[in-house]
Amino acid sequence: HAFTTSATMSTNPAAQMDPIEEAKKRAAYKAVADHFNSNMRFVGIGSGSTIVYGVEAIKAHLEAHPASEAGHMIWFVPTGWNSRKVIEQAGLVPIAFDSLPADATLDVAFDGADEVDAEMNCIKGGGACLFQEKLVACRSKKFVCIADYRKNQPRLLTKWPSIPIEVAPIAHATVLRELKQLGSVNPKLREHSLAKTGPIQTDQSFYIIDAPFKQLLTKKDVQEGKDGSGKDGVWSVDALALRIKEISGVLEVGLFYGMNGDEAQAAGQQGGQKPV
Ligand code: ABF
Repeated sequence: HAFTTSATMSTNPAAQMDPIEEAKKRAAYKAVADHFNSNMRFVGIGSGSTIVYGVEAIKAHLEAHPASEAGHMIWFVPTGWNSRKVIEQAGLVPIAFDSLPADATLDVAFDGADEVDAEMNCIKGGGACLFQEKLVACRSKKFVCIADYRKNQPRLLTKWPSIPIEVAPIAHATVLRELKQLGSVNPKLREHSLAKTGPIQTDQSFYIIDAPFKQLLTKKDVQEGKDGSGKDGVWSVDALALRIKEISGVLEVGLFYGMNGDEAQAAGQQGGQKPV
């Protein structure tokens, strides 16, 4: 689906662009202009439809400033099957995460998000790739989240309804039970709709649970005295992420925190602002 968007754009440049697509594209081009250069060696490429524009911007940059002129090549690290296809179809060279040289650190990782709060914490995993996205982000010197104006909210779980959690299939029922004990109202196993039946499987053949919680408190909220320890189901981002990770059977939780910089904000709020 993500690739179709790009193909449609490039084969029909004269068509007027949907305002949301335009915002995604603007955010992506700004993020790449600010945080990518041809001297880089390893670059993470996330998942979703926004990152397709990021790859398009990287490709355009490399056409104008080839890495080979700097005497080397750039390896692009995908966060899943679709991400790898986007890299390949742009004519860039992928390298699997587990083929990276042991001492390699990524220069930067670009990725989208489902929602981003005032402190640049993100909900990710709407597209079911959160585990590999976190692996790649954590191995990067810098994580640049590309988010258009729709995704920016003061707190997480303002508009996006739930936290995606990747779980081992055998443990899904027990994880659902524990999430309810933490205050999640009606957490659900993500299932295929219509044509296909059964749980959606990730690239690891794991399942995804979508767990709704009350709006998550930021660090600032906690510094100002609000209680984010889970009392009455009210959590701060980091406290809830750590608590969910403790549940046996959880591979990863779609809360990214403490890894973004001011740069991410520039890419999100200025780059992808609402068209006027
Ligand atoms: C990835 O793709 C995910 O973590 C997030 O769930 C989703 C965002 O997709 P889009 O860019 O299509 O909104 O980044």
